[in-house]
Amino acid sequence: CEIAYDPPVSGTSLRARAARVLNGNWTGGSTVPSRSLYPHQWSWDSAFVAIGLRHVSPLRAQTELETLLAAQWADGRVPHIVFNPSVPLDAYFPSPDFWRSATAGRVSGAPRTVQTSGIVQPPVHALAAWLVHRADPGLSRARGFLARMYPRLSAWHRYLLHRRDLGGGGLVSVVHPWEQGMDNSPCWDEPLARITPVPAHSFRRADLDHGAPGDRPTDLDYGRYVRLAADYREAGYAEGGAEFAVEDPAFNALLIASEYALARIAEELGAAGTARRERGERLTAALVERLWDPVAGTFLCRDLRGGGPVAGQGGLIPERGVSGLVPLVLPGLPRVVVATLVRTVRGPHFSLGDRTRLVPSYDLLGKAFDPHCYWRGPAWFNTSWLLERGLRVQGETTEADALRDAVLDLAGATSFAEYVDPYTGEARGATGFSWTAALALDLLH
Ligand code: 9YW
Repeated sequence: CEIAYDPPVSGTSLRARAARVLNGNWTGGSTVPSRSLYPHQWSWDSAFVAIGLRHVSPLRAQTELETLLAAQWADGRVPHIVFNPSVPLDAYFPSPDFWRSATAGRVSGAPRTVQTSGIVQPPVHALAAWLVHRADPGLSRARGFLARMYPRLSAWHRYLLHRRDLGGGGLVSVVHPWEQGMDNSPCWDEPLARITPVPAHSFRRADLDHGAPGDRPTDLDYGRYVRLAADYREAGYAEGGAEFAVEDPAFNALLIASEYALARIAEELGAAGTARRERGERLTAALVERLWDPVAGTFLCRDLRGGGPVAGQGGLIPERGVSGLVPLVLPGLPRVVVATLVRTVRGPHFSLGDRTRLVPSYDLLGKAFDPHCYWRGPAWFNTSWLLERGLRVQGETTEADALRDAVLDLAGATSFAEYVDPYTGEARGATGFSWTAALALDLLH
C-alpha cells in the first residue's frame, strides 16, 4: 500500500496552513518547535506535534515519537532535548557541550550515538502514542508501533515513579524549571530565589538573538537555570541532592493521563491494563491530597525544599499558574474539586470567556503578572488545548467549544504564534510554532 509520508499541501485553509508549518519544521525524523528559536527536538513539543501530525501523516507522527524514544537513557528517562548534530553549537544555549550527556550521563545510561540534555519534560508521550495509534490502527499494527513503544514508555514512567518521588508521597518532582516546561513561571520564583546564580558573563544566551528580551526570562533567571543544570550534570544526573525539587500539578496530571493511556495500549497489545488504571487512581488521590488547595480554588506546586508544617514535606507555593488547572484532564477527580476548578477558570484570576479568550499562563491578579513575558502571563496554545480537553472530559461542553474556537481563531490570526497576549490575542515570541499548528490541526478534527 502507498503511505503518504510528506503529503503535499496547497490552499489557504487553516488546515493547509497548519500542515505547511509542520512540513517546514520537519527535519527528516522529527519536527523542530521553531526554525529560529529552537532548532533541535524537544520532548513534550514532539508529543503535541505527533497529536496534530496524525491527522496529516500518521506515519510521520509515529516517526516523531520513535525518534524521541530512540534517545531514551538506560535508566528510562526521556531527555528534554535531542540535539541535531548538523546544527552549529552556538545556535542554541545550552548546547551539547554544556550537557555532555555521553560522558557526564554515562552512569545513568545516556545513549552513545546521539547527544541529549540530561533533564526531562512532562510525560505527554503515552497519551500521544495512543492518539497516534487511533488515527490509523492498521498502519500502527502493521509497523508494530505500539509493541515497540510500550516497553520504552513503561520504562519512562518507571523512571519517574521510582527515581523522582523525592517527597515520598507518590508524586513526581521536577528538579529544574525547564523540566516542567513553563520556564519562568512565577511559581518558581520562591524556590529559585534560594539558588546561587552563576555569573551572567559565564555563558552566552542564543535565545536573545531571536526573541525580544522583555518577552524572555532574565539573565538572573538564566544564571540560576545554568547553576541547577550544571550541578545536576556534575552529580552524573543522579537524583538525590537536588536543591530545587517541586511537585507540579500539570506534570503529575499528565503522567496520570499517560498512565491511563498506557493501560489502553497494554490492552490493545493483549495484556491487562487494570494495574495501571489502579495506579492512575492512586496517583489522582495523591495529587488531591498533596497539591489541592480549596481556599485558592486550584492545585498549587509543592516546594519540597521550602518551609512547612511537616519536616521534609516543604510547603505549597501560593501562586496560581495555569499548571494548577491542567488536572481537569483527569476523569477521576472528586466532583467538588472539578466544580471549584471550573469556577476558578471562569473567575477573576483567569477570566476565561470574559476578559481572556485563551487561558493565561499565570494569575491575572498575581503580583508578577506580565501579559508579554513568556510564562508570566501570556496564553499558550498547548495549555489551552489541555484545558479544552479537560473541560470536555468534565462535561463542560459550551466552555470547551468556545475555547476550541478561540484556539483556532488565534492560531490562524497570529500565523501560529508561540504565545499571545491573553487580553488582546496579539502574537508574541516566534511564529510558525509547531505545537500551535499541530494542536490547531487536532482541534479541527
Ligand atoms: C527555552 C521548545 C521549548 C518548550 C518549553 C518552552 C521553551 C526552551 O521552548 O523552552 O529555551 O526557553 O518554555 O516549554 O518545550 O518549544
